[in-house]
This record gives sequence, structure tokens and C-alpha cells, in this order.
Amino acid sequence: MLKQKIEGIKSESLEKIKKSASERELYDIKVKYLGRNGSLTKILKNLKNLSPEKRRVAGPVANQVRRDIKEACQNKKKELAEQVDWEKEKIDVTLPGRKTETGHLHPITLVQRDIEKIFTSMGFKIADGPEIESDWYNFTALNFPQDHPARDMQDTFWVKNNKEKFVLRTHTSPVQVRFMKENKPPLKVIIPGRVFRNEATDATHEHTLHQFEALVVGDDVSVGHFKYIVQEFFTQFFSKETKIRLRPCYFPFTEPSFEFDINCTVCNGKGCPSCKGGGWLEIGGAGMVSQNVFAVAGYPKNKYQGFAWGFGLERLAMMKYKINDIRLFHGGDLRFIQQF
Ligand code: FA5
Repeated sequence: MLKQKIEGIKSESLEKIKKSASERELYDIKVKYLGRNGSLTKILKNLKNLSPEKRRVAGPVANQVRRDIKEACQNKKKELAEQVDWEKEKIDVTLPGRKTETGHLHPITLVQRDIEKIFTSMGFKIADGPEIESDWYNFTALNFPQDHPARDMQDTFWVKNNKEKFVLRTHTSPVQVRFMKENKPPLKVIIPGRVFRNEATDATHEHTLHQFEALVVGDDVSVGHFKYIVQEFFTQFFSKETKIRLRPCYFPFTEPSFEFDINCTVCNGKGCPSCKGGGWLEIGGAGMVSQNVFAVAGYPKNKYQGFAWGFGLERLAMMKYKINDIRLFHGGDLRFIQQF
């Protein structure tokens, strides 16, 4: 019986060895029969428990089969090695290594850093605020009355919350109030950051964009200061004199308010998709800070004056790098990104 079992192991294992097509397969076969828990190993370990007669018959057979399996494995290994196409397998260790791609800064980050450099050189601080903002900071503190149609000016992503109303901030202006609550005039600060609007996208509109807010407050800050600083900023940012245009506008938190355009640098004012054919691109809103906003921040009414603006970073980047579609910035197309 045992002898037959051993013979069965022999024919089965040799057949498998013959058919094996790789060293790995061969190794697995060897382990199956001759490994620590292999089927032949178990029989060999059990020989000592057999009667002397049975051991005399089974012992030599089992040992011979073990030798046969080992030998068959060695021969097959040689055979497989001879089949390897060494020409194909050859490795040229002198070849230069593959270059790993290193990342680089996104154009929006580059523009943000440029802006920060210009303003810090003019003595401005840089501040930050939350992207998920309370309805109070985003609207109420900025003089948007409850249910006033002005709240519709910026289509809003509302965040579900039962206690307090939160929004994905629609502009960087709420940080004006946050900053003023913590700091007393005179102050000069810029606030770059990401904002969100629930709107259909086109060549100049995105749902997720960046703005940078500027806020200057002091005893006698005027529109003249505003114009000077803005002109200085654009000259440094574009490294050339840039034509700017102010149009009267309405924002609840500034009085008077204006909309701010620059001459399109993509077409030099002739009209193209980047400026929707008009030759000018709206860059931001601006104005003299409303006394109501000062009051919310805890400043005494009519003591200070100040100006503020909120400019679109993507639109500035479009003008700087002559990009004709805002959607390219966050579209994830490497052919675009790798140009910077
Ligand atoms: C505001 O967001 C005001 N907070 C600006 C402001 C600040 C006014 C301080 C007064 C004082 P407005 O909605 O116009 O304003 O947006 C300002 C700028 O952000 C726009 O001129 C434009 O450059 C950019 N912007 C706004 N919406 C989009 C959009 N969907 N895609 C790309 N850029 C946008």
C-alpha cells in the first residue's frame, strides 16, 4: 500500500516537473513534495513508526523517489536556463537612468507669489481666512441685509448645517472684517485665497477661483492713494505701464464703489475671447470701505477711512501669460501646466 502511494507520488511529481515552464513553478513543485510539509517528507518522517519489515520495503523506495525528484528538478532547471534568450535578457548597466518628473509651481501659485512680493515690498501684511465661511461674515457683516437682492449678486454654494448658515465663501471680502476685528488702524493688508461661485463656466468664469483682497485703513486714506497703489502694482506686475479703467458700480460694503478693468494684454485691446471682444477685462471690484463695516469691526464711526478691492487671480494670470480660456487653469491638461 505504502509502496504504491510512494510510486504514485513519483509519477505525479515527475509529470509535473516535466510540464513546468518556469523556475518559480519548479520551486513550488519541489516544496509540494519535498518541503517541510511535503507529501514525501511526511512519509519519510513516519518511517520510524513502521514495523521493521515494512520499513525495509518502504525506506529504500521512498529515499530513491526523493533522489529522483531532486534530480528531475535539477535537470529541468538546467533545461529552462538553456531556453532563456540571454540576448533579450541582457541589461546594459551603463545606460543613463530614467529621469523622474519633478513637479513645479502652478501658474496661479506663481502669480500669487508675485503679488505677495510686490505688496510686501510696499509694507503690506498678508492674511488668511476660512474657505467655509459663516453667512454672517460672508454677507451680513459686509452690509448685505437679510433677503436683500444684493445677496443674489454672487451665486452661492450653501453648506448644510442646522444651527448656523455656512457657505463656501464667495469672495475674500469677509476676511476684511475678520482682520479688522483683530487689528487696529493704520493697516495695510492683502488676503489671497480660493473662493467659490455656483455659476456656469465660460472662457472668463470658473466655479472655483482665486481672489486677492486688499485693505488699507487709516486716518486720511483717499481714492488717490488707491489709484496710486493700484497703478504701482500693475506696473510692477506686468513690468510695463498698463491702462486701467474704473467704472461706477455697487457693492454693499463700499461707498463709492467701482468696477476695475485693465486693457486686454492678449489682444492689446483689439477684442478677443479673453476679453469677450471688448478690449477690456474686468479684474475686480473696489471702493471706499463703508462706515457700517468699520462699525461691525468695532471701529468708531467716521473716525477712519479706507479702501478695499478684490481682484481675480485667474484673470490676472490670463493677462500676464496671455491665456485665452480660464478653464485651462484647473482642467488638469498637462500640456498646459507644463508650459510654466
Ligand atoms: C467681489 O467679489 C467683491 N468682493 C470685490 C470687492 C472687494 C469690492 C472689496 C469692493 C471692495 P466681484 O463679484 O465683482 O466682486 O468679483 C471680483 C473679481 O473676481 C472679478 O472682477 C473677477 O476678476 C473675479 N471673479 C468673480 N467671479 C469670477 C468667476 N466666476 N470666474 C473668474 N473670476 C471671477
